[in-house]
Amino acid sequence: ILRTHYSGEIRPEMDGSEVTLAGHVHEIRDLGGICFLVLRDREGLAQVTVLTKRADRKLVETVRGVSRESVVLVRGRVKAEPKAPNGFEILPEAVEVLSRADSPLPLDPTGKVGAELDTRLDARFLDLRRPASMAVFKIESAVMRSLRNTFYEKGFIEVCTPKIVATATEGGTALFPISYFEREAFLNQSPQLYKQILMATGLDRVFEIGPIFRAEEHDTRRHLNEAISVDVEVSYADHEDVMSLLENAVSSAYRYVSEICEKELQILGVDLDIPKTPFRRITYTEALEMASESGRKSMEWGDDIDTETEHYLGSLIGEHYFLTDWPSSVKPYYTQPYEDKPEICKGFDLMHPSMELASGAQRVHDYELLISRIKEKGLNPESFEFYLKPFRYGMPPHAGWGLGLARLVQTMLGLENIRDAVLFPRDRRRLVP
Ligand code: ATP
Ligand code: AMO
Repeated sequence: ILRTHYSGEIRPEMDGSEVTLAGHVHEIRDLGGICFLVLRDREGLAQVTVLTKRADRKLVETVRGVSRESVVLVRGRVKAEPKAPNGFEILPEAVEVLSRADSPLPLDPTGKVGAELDTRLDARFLDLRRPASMAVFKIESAVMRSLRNTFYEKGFIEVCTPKIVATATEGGTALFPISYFEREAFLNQSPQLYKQILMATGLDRVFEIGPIFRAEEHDTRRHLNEAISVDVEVSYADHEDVMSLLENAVSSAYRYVSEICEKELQILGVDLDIPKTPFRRITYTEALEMASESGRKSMEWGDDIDTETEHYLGSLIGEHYFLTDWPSSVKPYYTQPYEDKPEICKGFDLMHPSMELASGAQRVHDYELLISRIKEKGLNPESFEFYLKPFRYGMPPHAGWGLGLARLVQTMLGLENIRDAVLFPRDRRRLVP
């Protein structure tokens, strides 16, 4: 490793010690007798100060000649300096340019010149040099770490299921077909069928954090064509059990981020409110009543809750909540109907006031019931043979959910567009970078 320290690790108390920093040239300010090179690395900025009359002539030439955003290695001494940002500067002994940046730059990473989302995504490698862009992904990493911690603490096993598959899962959203040697195949839209099959193995409680692919044509602020889904499946559990797992996982992720990402939250200007558990539970029927009381357009029992109503409920409730007890007709075939009232089912959605974050359910584990539910949805059980077989040889009752990672981060940080929470988003118009 070439560097000894990140900028953020240097303190004025280190006055006199020799360090080597490496990073991009954030800024050059040449005032004649004194020249400042501000170096940026992942953890912050460091001011490198060159007294041009006294310093080595070659070093002065190098600093004056380097272009913004070039990659440099700076070896020098720390000097406590109250006038410098963060109270220190580096007096360089050697400055080496490791990689020169062309100019003009396609994007200004200092953020002084604003840019549209599309321009930023086109030059994402430069955009991510902006502390505010990078902060989102440091936080996303903390979110994944917290979720994994929660799962491991609760005895889950992490699994990886195939993304190249032969059939649809949800029977609703469109699939991306791919050519697979002589056969047709698809990119998987959810690990649903595989995580359920794993319940027949005795693995008992599994989770996966992996990509899902959906050929949805719409262009919204919360839909992507490739998204990361956080999926769990738990044997001998019902919908209540996994709702409680979900609210705890979400609340813990907020708490963890608030503890370890203070700097990043500050950069983004976000003041995190940790959602209190348990989250409110609102049944589908109650939600319909709340919506109709408002005198807005009324919905029929059995309709899916539309985006407009979702937003209205969100503004009324103002915090995370669960929508439960959906009509069986609205939820996928694998959702368990209530035994005493089969027209409603044990499916649920986790809602943030601004959008849906997760869906889940207790699943049908009875083979015959599953076959009839598949037929009721107008699907052909024969195309689900590989999925159905395990249900004939000992399938425990089970429940689970899928949570959209980018939506969790988007809503946590109040990001306008889901694309801001994805390094290289895929949508109808965007396939590169
Ligand atoms: P599901 O879990 O039902 O597949 P989802 O998780 O993909 O949904 P949701 O936020 O629940 O995402 O999106 C479904 C809702 O989004 C539907 O109510 C639909 O009416 C609405 N919707 C879909 N496309 C658009 C669009 N282009 N503009 C506004 N709303 C849309
Ligand atoms: P669902 O289809 O509701 O449920 O997906 C679960 C969650 O994944 C996220 N998500 C998306 N995020 C961004 N762009 C998309 N196009 C997109 N599609 C889905 C959302 C959503 O709430 N098999 C069930 C889960 C289960 O029951 O375990 C499923 O896939 O946050």
